[in-house]
Amino acid sequence: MTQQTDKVALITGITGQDGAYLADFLLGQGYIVHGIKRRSSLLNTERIDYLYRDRHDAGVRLFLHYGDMTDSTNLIRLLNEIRPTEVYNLAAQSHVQVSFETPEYTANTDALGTLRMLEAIRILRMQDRVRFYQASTSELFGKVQETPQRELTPFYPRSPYAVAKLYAYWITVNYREAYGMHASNGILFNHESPIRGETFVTRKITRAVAAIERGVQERLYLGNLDAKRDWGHARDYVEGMWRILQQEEPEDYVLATGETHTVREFVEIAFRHIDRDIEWRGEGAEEVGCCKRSGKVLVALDEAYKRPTEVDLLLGDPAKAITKLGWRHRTSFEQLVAEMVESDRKILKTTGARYEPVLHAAQ
Ligand code: NDP
Ligand code: GDR
Repeated sequence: MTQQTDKVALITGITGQDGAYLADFLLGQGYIVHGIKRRSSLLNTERIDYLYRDRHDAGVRLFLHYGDMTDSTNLIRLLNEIRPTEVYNLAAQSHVQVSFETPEYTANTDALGTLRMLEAIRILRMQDRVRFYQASTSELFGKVQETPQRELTPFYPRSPYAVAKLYAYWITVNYREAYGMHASNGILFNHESPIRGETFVTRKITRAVAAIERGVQERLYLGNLDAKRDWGHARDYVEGMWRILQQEEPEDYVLATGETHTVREFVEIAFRHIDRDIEWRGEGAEEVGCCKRSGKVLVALDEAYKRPTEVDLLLGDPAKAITKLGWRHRTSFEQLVAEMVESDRKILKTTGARYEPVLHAAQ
């Protein structure tokens, strides 16, 4: 493998939302990028196919390898072959609701997977040359202890996902302190985009808005409308990840917008884009969102989408990232919603009747 640059990144979770944006960003910065993808029965590289070129072409700088965070031998072999200068550990079972259904698998991938990667670096004696980024999350804050949440806010995880990520956070800190590794946590608040997974609430909403407009879906079913999230754009956040690894000293940083909105507001703004103003009627489990003009019910509640323990309010304080990294979000909440709705409208135009609403899965 010929490598003409000393900037070699390894991204776990490259096929996910953030992996795709990060790969694009790092290629733009002149990196050679290696990514780990899982074997699946359907193709799972859709988000990065536009970046991929045949490995026999001249000047190829993106390479994909089969692997899994549950397979230490695979991680050790890949690290040894690739010899990266930066590792971005983004791979995770990242769905909070799903983690209540698959808690052991989530812990294995998200918690132990992080340990396996750190230990692989240590086993290969690469701890002095590799910089390590851990995809930590605002879910660590969970039950509100302090608002806005910052690097020193106490953690109180509220799901198997968040508990697994808590382990990953601390094992990253521990390898930094014990072995002097350049290992840092990015504590990222929710970030979305047109390529967000379809079962996260934002994308579920924007897909439904586009489908309702075209008449291929009648109604959108949701869980907790009052949950508040600090939503930014994934494109902005991956630059923050990179900036964290460019610092002389490894440290942990909150990346957030400093603004919070309810799921309900997201719904209202998204529907406004297709010229439907939503009016809320009824109470409790009977509450519905109606089109003001036609009176038609467009949004209804379904208990299946509620979580056994919820995170009610997330609002981040990005002051440290602004001061030390020179990072701040660029995309406003309204721009984010607009971009996602417009993208789903475009996709619906081409897929038309083949569109499948997210109705069946409890997510
Ligand atoms: P996605 O769910 O879109 O992507 C997750 C990636 O991890 C996918 O590439 C997935 O592969 C891969 N993956 C899952 N399990 C394994 C495994 N066992 N072995 C190897 N790869 C695996 O998540 P995002 O891109 O949104 O998030 C990236 C990271 O950041 C995650 O760790 C997430 O927990 C964390 N995070 C995300 C935030 C957000 O708002 N997006 C906020 C804070 C943290 P496949 O494509 O095959 O499923
Ligand atoms: P979250 O994202 O749990 O914050 O985790 P998600 O979009 O799944 O939920 C956000 C909020 O919306 C409420 N909600 C619904 N959620 C889903 N998925 N489906 C619904 O129908 C629905 N109705 C209401 C949820 O209860 C919740 O309050 C995301 C993931 O990317 C994590 O990996 C990451 O760590 C955190 O963001 C920060």
